[in-house]
Amino acid sequence: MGVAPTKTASDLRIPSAASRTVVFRCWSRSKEAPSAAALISPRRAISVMPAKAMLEAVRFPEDYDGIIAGAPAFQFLEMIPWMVGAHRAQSANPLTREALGVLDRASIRACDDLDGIADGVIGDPRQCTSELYDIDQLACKGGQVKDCLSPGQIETARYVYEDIVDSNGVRLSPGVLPGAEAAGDWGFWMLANEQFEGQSVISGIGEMLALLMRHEPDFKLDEFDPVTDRAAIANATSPLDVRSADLSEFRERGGKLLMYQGWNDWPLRPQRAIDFLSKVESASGGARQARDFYRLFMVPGMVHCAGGPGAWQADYVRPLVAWREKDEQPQRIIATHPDGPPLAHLDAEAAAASSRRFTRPLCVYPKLAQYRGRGDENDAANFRCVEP
Ligand SMILES: [Ca+2]
Repeated sequence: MGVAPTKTASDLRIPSAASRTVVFRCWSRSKEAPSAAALISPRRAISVMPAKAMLEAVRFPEDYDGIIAGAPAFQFLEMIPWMVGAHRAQSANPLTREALGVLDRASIRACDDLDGIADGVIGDPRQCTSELYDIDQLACKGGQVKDCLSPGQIETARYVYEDIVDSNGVRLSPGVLPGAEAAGDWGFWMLANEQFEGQSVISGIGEMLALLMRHEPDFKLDEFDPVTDRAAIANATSPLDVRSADLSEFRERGGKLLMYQGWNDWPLRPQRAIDFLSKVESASGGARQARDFYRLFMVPGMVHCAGGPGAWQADYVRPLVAWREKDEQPQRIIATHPDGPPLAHLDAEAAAASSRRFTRPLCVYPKLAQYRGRGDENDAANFRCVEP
């Protein structure tokens, strides 16, 4: 999604010479992040908007030899209705900054240790089930007004966390995974936002849908049912969506695609990055064959594109170029959690006070980083990538 506080000018540099390798990266929110442009020779092009990465790979496989897709928004037919529903839930029973802090502390209490190390990051938040992290337990009791949620707030949180399933049991939208609730995304999308004249970003998504549907005079946003009316907007979102996982042309030309996705992304569902990998594997003859040209790196504790309690700063460009040009297959990419002020944490002072620099390996999915049991817990060298 193209919504973030800042982007660097270098992100937008597009060399005029014939292009071969492209980086569709997330918006950079940090001056410390490696500049992709600095690593790209004039013979290669660089662009932004990760959603385009997937459209390029599928629809225009001859354009580029290497592609990085960072947190690509490529399922608008799913995302837009879900956000319309989220806006309605939030309007009825708003989650406040304080409520997001309650959720953040509770999810970490329940699930931080599951990965074997108490570092404020939930390694694989799919393991943080509602049995372990029961938001009903957060209800205010007996006149309590602090560090708890109202029944309505619990309903709104439930909308965000839970899958949306249709009457046939088909999962229409996976829920947002637990963790990092105060780290930026939840607040940026759900709370009143100065950048949008006091409106929330999710309210703007509804307005965007109304604009997309202007060719249908009978379309009324207020009457749109996010669960049953999805087919009605499919034509409007289809130019933005990636419907096929057939990357055979891209693959046959020697193309390499590196995708990364934060586990604590709020607007996008990390589960869908994994689902897409499965489809690519099916279309390519198996997981081993797919890994020859397509690799997914999940980022624990990263919110949308950048930021969060995890180690999220990483150079994806060098590994991609080495993969494409020297056939060096990326196995693990070292990521850093920078010391200092957080990007968009709702409690920036407390987050800064407890901040420390640490590194972790990002692993080729489905492998996970696991602490070796000895050595500095802040050093990626003491973690290995293991099968779950
Ligand atoms: Ca942990």
